[in-house]
Amino acid sequence: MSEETNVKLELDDIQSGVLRPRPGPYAATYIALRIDDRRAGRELMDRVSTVVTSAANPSSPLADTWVSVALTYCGFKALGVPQQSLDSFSWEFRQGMAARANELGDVGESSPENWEKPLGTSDIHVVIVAVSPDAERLEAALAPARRAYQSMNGVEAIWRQNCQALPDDKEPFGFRDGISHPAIEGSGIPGSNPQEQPLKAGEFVLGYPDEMRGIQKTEPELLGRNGTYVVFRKLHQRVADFRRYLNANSNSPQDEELLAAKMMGRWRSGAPLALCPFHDDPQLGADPRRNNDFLFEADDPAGFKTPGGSHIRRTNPRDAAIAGFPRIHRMIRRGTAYGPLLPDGVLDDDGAERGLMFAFVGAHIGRQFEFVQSQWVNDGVFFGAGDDKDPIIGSNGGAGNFTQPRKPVRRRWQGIPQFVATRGGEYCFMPGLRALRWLAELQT
Ligand code: N7H
Repeated sequence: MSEETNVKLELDDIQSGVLRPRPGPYAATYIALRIDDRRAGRELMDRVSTVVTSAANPSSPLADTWVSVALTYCGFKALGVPQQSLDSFSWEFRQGMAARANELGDVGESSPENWEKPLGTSDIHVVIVAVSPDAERLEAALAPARRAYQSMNGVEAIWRQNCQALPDDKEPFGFRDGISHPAIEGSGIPGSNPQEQPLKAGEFVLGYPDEMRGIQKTEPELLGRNGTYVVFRKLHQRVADFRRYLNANSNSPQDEELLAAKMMGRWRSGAPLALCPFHDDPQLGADPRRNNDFLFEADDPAGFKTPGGSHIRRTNPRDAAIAGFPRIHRMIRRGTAYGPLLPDGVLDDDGAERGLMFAFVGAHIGRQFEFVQSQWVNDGVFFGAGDDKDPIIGSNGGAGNFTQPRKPVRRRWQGIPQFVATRGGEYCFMPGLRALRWLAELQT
């Protein structure tokens, strides 16, 4: 056995929300808190450390229900974490998401001055996330967390977002979501693509070797060990605009579905174009043993099946020949949908807020989340498509282009509107359970 396969993650110290795929269906809640008094903040850390579930015991009946807690850089400061420790966290985390707006494509309507307050401000210190298979169990899991902060002076809940699964685990545009997940060495939790070698644990959790043979450590080491960075983004989806674009650029409902699938790389059922390029196969889409079992390069180097510009091939080129090494840009995603469903067939915007609370989990905000968002989503140079952006989530601003490789000539789609707008977000750190207690015991 190689040194790598001997890596054992300290699951009893890692928060459950880090490694475990979210249940489907699900109910979820995000609560943001501000710490006005550092002693109260430390007391909060003490209380939540007893509420947060660890990633151990995957077979427990509570395995699908978890409460996680994460802190922003401002949150660490509000607790009085010493400067030397603060400086040992990644540069991007210390900057915060709002300061990284240009790099992330958060411009125009998506720019921080237009974000939903208090997102992106220095008021957000702690984010509590609860996820469960249904609203009843969610409430039961949340009750102790609420008791932990509601009775306290000096800590205040200032923002909340509820999320609720849409039918068939679809997201607001109508695609099945939550399919593709990386396997992580030593986690015991399988990935969804049997053809992808498990990634080194250090890609997702601090304190273990990563794909570059580095080990990220903080000062003191205990503070970062078994913790991870989490990026939350509230992303509004313009479902009516998406439907109208498909409708206006197709001659039949079949054409419309094919164009949607080419943009995503999967049919709305989840069935991948890589395995069924000409027609949908809902059974394949719903089958977790088959719906992510594919690579790109050998079978489809030019993208005749799955275009290089499609959302899933951009965000995970797998083995496709591109500039760079895809394995160092992987991520765990925990998207949950918010807002009402836009009824089938409706092409006019009803003014409702709906979209995805996107959550990234990984040990490297810079080379994982920011790289994918800036180089792969909002640029096309890496696979030879100039400045074309992701047709579904890119900051296209009404002037997006998308190329569909086709014989005898490619098809070029133009004037793509911006279907997704950022409503706000935060860079957070989700500490291990021992680190939460270390924070509770700070004496500064
Ligand atoms: Fe994406 N969508 O629902 O339309 N995404 N995504 N994403 N995304 C994926 O594989 C979506 C966003 C990735 O391994 C699927 O689970 C929407 C951001 C990655 O094959 C669907 C939004 C970033 C993958 C969506 C959104 C990513 C992926 C296919 C915003 C990173 C896995 C289902 C509102 C910066 C690729 C699945 C792989 C898949 C949707 C955002 C990344 C349906 C609506 C911001 C890495």
